[in-house]
This record gives sequence, structure tokens and C-alpha cells, in this order.
Amino acid sequence: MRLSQYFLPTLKENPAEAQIVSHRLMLRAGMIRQASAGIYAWLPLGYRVLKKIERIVREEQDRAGCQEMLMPTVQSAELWRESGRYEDYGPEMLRIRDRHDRDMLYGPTNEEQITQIVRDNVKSYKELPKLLYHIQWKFRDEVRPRFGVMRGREFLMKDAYSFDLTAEGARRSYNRFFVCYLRTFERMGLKAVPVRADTGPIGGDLSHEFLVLADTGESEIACHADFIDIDAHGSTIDYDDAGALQATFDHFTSLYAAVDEQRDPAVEKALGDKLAVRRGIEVGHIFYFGAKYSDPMKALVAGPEGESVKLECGSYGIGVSRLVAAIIEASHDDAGIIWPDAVAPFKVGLIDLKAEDAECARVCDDLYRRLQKAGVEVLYDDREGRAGVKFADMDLIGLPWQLVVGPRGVKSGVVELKNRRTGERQELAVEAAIDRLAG
Ligand code: P5A
Repeated sequence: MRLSQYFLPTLKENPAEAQIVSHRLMLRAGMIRQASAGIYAWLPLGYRVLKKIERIVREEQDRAGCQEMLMPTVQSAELWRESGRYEDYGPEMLRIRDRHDRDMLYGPTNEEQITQIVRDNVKSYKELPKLLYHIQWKFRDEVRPRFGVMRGREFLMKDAYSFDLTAEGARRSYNRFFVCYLRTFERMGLKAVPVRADTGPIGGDLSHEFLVLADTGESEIACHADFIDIDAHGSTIDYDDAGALQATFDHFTSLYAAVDEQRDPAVEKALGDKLAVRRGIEVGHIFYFGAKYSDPMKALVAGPEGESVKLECGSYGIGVSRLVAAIIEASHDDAGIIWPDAVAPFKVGLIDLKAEDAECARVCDDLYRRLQKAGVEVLYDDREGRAGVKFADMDLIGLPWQLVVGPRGVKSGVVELKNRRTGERQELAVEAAIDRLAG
């Protein structure tokens, strides 16, 4: 993509309304614009990151044996009256009336809707388990939407739902998602710590939230230092091996991790220098709630003896749009964002230091073409203008690599490759630079 043609409205100044670094940087880097309180438009650069995150989430859900589908954003109030949550959910639910005076709502979550679909279409225990997910916009009329997409009113969630015949089967499904989440967040370059959690309006009696560690996180978390060092969470896990899933779950939940009133001074004292106190951002939340919805909604299947059995269920959420902000909170410096490779909107920013110089432009055009041919995602700053502005913009938007081409280097056939994270710079021949980036 040529920057001269790209829609990338960067801002030099910090917008006054942004209180946290990710919100500031997302506005400054031209990733989002507010449409109304807690509701955002995603501009091209932000949308690319959102899509990359979505893709990782999707690949890991698929790998774990979960099937993608798509449910609507607008739901009928009738469904929620069946489960009893229509009244319980309170003012966070955006209630709508259609032209026939029917009560509708903009979905804050989809337990009712998926339970109805499964109830109407799955009749026998032989069809179980069923693991289903979608990636869809949600609306929650938060009292205080703030921090940009971190706590929006409209936000993108991956929500998965599991349906099993027995409580034991449901626990296996829960473990499956637990392990899948460890992998998912790790692929995004994040440290995510699972912590026992309250079930709130979703309900049930077993729940974990996944907190990404970032200095600017909303809540304080105390955890075993091993969480900070662990790598490759279950990267070779076999999702059909129930024992292995349970062992991974047991291992991660045996390590101390606590927020708020869960914190135990005696345990923390005993941990000594193995205690890490950090801040965290909730990016995922999983729930096991048995028959909470299947019971009132009469989601039954025929069991092995022909008897009627209530489905055993759980739900599993990831805040896809929140993750964009969480990653920035965990990975930035004074100059701007530092994208982990896996979610970077482009891999490399190609900077033409002197676009008005025909020779510089020729070398850059050639590099641009060849990098694209090699499958490298390039954002090419072909604008005329001051070098300082170009460097500042490139640092701000945080692509992992910068390839700098200036008149001096062009004469001697070299370009400069800068690593955004380490700041390391290296002069390379054009060919070598292409090889390095394409590798
Ligand atoms: C689980 C899937 C649920 O809604 N039902 C379906 C369950 N869980 S949850 O914890 O309430 O939400 C799941 C994740 O969504 C993100 N999230 C938000 N992101 C941005 N703005 C918000 N206002 C917001 N509310 C929730 C979080 O990452 C949460 O873990």
C-alpha cells in the first residue's frame, strides 16, 4: 500500500479525550474514530489489525474443534423471557421496539439464541458434543464507556458455546477452551494469566477470566512468577486427549493467581520472590453453567436409554476489539505502538527519504514491487516531505520493520533496516534486505 493513497489520518497531538495510552495511540495512529460514546469506526489501519486478531482467534477455535457460524445482532425479547434474563439483565441491554410493537434487543451475548438453535435441531445424545462459535458485534449500554475500544458499548466478541450430555463432558469442553485460550493469546505475543472469576450475569459455578499483563491494566493481579516465564502453552496439545487437557488445566490452576478479595496475604508471603504483582486486562472469560439455560428453555435430547436429558452447557468469550487495545497497552514506547509480528497491520514500512529524487523513487518502487511479490506486507511511504515526519509517523504506527532508503545509500546500493522494537539499525544491500524480510 502506498501511503500517498492510504487513508491514514495520523495526529501529532494527543487527543484530550483519551486517558489511557492505547486509546491515545489508536486515535493518533488513525486506527479508529469515535462515532458516539463507546461506539467506534475502524479506519483501514485499525481494521487490518482487528482482522489479524480475528484470524488468530478463528484458527485456534477451529483447531480446538469448534465450528464457526454466524448469529444475528438483533434478537427477540421472547427468547430472553424464556430464560428469565430479559428482566435480570437490566439497563445494560439495549432494548428496541420494531414497527409491529414487538420487543427486540441488540444482543449483549448469545446464550439464549444458540440454546434455541441447538434445542430445535439436536435431538439425540449421539449428536453431542457440539461446539459452536461466532465472531459478532455485541452491544452493552455500559454506564461509563471509556478508554476507547477497551470498554466500548459496541464491541466485537468471539463467543463460543458448548453442549454436552453429561457434566463430565461439559468439563472436558471447558478444559478444551481453557487450553485453546492459552494458545490463542500466546500467538498474539501476550502473557495471559487465567484467574478464577465471578460468573455475573452469565451465571454458573465455574469460571475463569484471562488477564493480559500490562503495566497500565485496569486491575491489579498477584500471581506466581512462573506465569511470566511460561512459553508455548500446550503448543503440541492433542484436543482429543482428555487427560492431557485436564493435566494442562490442573497445572495452570495450581499456580497462584488472584485479584481483589481473592488475594491471600499468607500465600503471597510464602511465595517470596516467586510472587509477581502486576496489572491485567481481561481479554477472555469462560463459563460452565450446566443447565442454567437448557433447563428453563427446555433444551433436551434423548439419552442412551431413550430418557430426556437436559443439555450441559458452557460459554466462552474473547474480546476481539478489546484485544487491539490490550496489545497496545502491553507493547508500546514513547514514540508509539510496537506491534507483535503476528498482528502487525503490515510487516514493514518502506520509507523513501527523498521522494522527489528520481533515483530514490526508482529504487523504492522496485523494492516495493519485489517485496510484494515475495508476499511481504509493505506500507510504502512515497510521500514528498520531511524525513522527520516520516520517521515519526512510522514509529507511531509501529510496524515491526522499517526499511529506509535515502539518496546517499542509493548511490552505494545500500538501504537501512530498522527493528522497531529494539531500535537496532543495519545497513544492507538491497538484495539482502529483501531476503531478510521475505524469510
Ligand atoms: C462468554 C461468551 C460473556 O459474555 N457469553 C458469551 C459470555 N462473557 S463476558 O465476560 O461478559 O464477555 C467476554 C469478553 O468480552 C469482552 N468485553 C468487552 N470488550 C469491550 N468492551 C466491553 N464493554 C466489553 N465487555 C466485555 C471482554 O474481553 C470479555 O472477557
